[in-house]
Amino acid sequence: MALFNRFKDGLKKSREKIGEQLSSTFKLHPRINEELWESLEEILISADVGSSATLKITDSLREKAKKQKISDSSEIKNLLINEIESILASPGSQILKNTKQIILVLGVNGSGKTTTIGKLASRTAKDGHKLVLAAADTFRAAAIEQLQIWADRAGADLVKHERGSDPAAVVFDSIKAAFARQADFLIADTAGRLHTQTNLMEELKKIKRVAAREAEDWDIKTLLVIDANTGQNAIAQTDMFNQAIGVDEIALTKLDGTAKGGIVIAIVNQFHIPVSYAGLGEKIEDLEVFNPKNFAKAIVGS
Ligand SMILES: Nc1nc2c(ncn2[C@@H]2O[C@H](COP(=O)(O)OP(=O)(O)O)[C@@H](O)[C@H]2O)c(=O)[nH]1
Ligand SMILES: [Mg+2]
Repeated sequence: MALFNRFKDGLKKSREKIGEQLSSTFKLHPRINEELWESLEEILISADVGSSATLKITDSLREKAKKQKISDSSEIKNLLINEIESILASPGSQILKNTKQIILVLGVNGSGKTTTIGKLASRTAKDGHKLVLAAADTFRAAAIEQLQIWADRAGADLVKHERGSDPAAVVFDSIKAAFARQADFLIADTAGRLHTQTNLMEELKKIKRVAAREAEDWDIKTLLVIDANTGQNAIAQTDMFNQAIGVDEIALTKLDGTAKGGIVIAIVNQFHIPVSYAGLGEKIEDLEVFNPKNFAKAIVGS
């Protein structure tokens, strides 16, 4: 229950937008009619759920309402929660599950990569695991220092080079360090500059190649960090990183400050990439394992 409340608080803004609009439309149309469906579609689309996921949801709801002979619109709410949950359902996160894993953390500048790594490092270290962090965002000013602060807080080892150096070389050295220290996990920060997109993608591919070559029996996973405030552009970001090196899982950050939480539904519906973590604030403890049911309930309002 505590976890659900955490989610509920964090998603307050999204719920205010979606949940309250839903409540008023259910009140306005107590009996199910065409206007109710249209209004439901509008609410979902305006909440960044995207047209394809919205139609999938409303088509299925229409069918269920018909089959189950539901005429009272208030009964749609629970069905809607189930629909959202079923789109978001995944077999569960594999990241940080089994040891000997390299996690490449991807995402555009400012999305929350370094912060998310800090939060993940802290919880992993608390679980008694040994980890090495790789400061492979060598491009951005202060990126290395920022990761150092998080590493110190978490009690993790950090491997860094000078600013401007080759990120693949940082990853190479951090793999050697992870072996030498018998670490369980290696988490690599990466650059996220967008104006030199092609170079960035080539750089990420090189990092992945080096990791695969140097750590043959380690599992390499990619975690894409997306700022929930991004709205529809999050789709383009996911597409770009996924095409370049493949995205295994997503961490959605800043859900606490946005009414655009519905974007999660659009992303998972389109790419079938699971969302593993939700960032609900700036502090070290403000990261939750993403739970589809709790998310659906929190966003719709129960
Ligand atoms: N409110 C809120 N802020 C966040 C969250 N995650 C990251 N931030 C903030 O977003 C900003 C950019 O984060 P940073 O980790 O530096 O992004 P990076 O450029 O991708 O490494 C920082 O000010 C973070 O404190 C979150 O879940 N909620
Ligand atoms: Mg960073």
